[in-house]
Amino acid sequence: MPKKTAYTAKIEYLQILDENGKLDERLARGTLKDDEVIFLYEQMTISRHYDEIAFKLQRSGRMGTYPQNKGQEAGPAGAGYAIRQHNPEAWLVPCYRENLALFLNGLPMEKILLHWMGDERGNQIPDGVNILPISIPIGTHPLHAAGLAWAGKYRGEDRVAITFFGDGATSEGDVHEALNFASALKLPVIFFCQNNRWAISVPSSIQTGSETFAQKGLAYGMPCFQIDGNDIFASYKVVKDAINRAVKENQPTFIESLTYRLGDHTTADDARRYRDPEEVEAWVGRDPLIRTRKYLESKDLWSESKQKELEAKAKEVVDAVVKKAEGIDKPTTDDIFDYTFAELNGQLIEQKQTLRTSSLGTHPQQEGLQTHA
Ligand SMILES: Cc1ncc(C[n+]2csc(CCOP(=O)(O)OP(=O)(O)O)c2C)c(N)n1
Ligand SMILES: [Mg+2]
Repeated sequence: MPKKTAYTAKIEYLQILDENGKLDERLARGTLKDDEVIFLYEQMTISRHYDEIAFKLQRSGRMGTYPQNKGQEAGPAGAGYAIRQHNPEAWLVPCYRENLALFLNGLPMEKILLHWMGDERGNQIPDGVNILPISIPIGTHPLHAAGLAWAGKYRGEDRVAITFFGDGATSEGDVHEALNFASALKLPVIFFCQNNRWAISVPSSIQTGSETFAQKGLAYGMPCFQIDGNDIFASYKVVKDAINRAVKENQPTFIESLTYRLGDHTTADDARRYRDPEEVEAWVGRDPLIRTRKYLESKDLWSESKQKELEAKAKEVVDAVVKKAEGIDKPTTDDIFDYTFAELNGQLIEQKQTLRTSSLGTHPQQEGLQTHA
């Protein structure tokens, strides 16, 4: 019987700026210009400082919990910048480790602090900013991205949707439903999977039996790429090309961005309990900020004094953002109850009053309140 091949595929891997800051000039053609690299380096530095301050806010009791983005700035920087430049009307549908992509597309920086301070106003996105609130339920939001892309296609708009999610999220059924939906209906969606090697304490090596996460998209018939996620050039290029395919051919794209979570999973975690320090050390050497700075220095575009100026600016920007987030009146616990039901039943009234007293020991009946039978 003659042998037939039903299907073959390959996944391209893209790295343009290596970990020593050396640029592949040929691959870099048509990507980022010098002033854009400087801009993104500045933004990554500010974002890193924001991350450090957010961590301290949590440690000093001024914020609930926070997932650091540290080490993963380049993927969202390149992707977010490609969206801003080439499809500014796009929908961004995030998880929680791509702050910079959101900032680059108009999300006021205090919003993310407010979110993690437990203030719902952090999820109130200003009109005209096409960003969905951060999604904590893992892997649920790619479906929303597919839906938004479908709506855009239906209305004849050239608007893409890009969704960010982690390696762990690919084990969720919803992600696969979104991929299938996008592929079957030919939707302009970009699936940006940040493989940071860990899903809390589960290493990506046992998250899946596949050799790559990129190939997840192959089963859904879409172009798939794996990139060095600590390289702003690669991230920018792969998303720029994906936008073109999405707009011109209504093709979804799956991108696996290889990176590393340098911090703990969140401020509630201690990654030292499950990670080898040597692994972390190796990734410190691949830090996206260090390599971008090395590149700029190699072209005489950066100096120690510019670095100092930038650090002062980062401090100034983030200080102002913290002031803004902490400067508004705190939400009351009533908010938890006020927007779900038109009328509260007795049990909920009791809970609402109990919370107001800030004392579990004070029973509302003692305050003469009517409770349910
Ligand atoms: C539906 C759902 N299940 C479980 C969790 C608990 N949880 C929070 S983060 C996380 C791991 C996510 O890993 P990954 O998708 O790789 O993203 P990363 O945190 O590494 O950026 C889990 C299981 C959740 N938030 N939502
Ligand atoms: Mg992960």
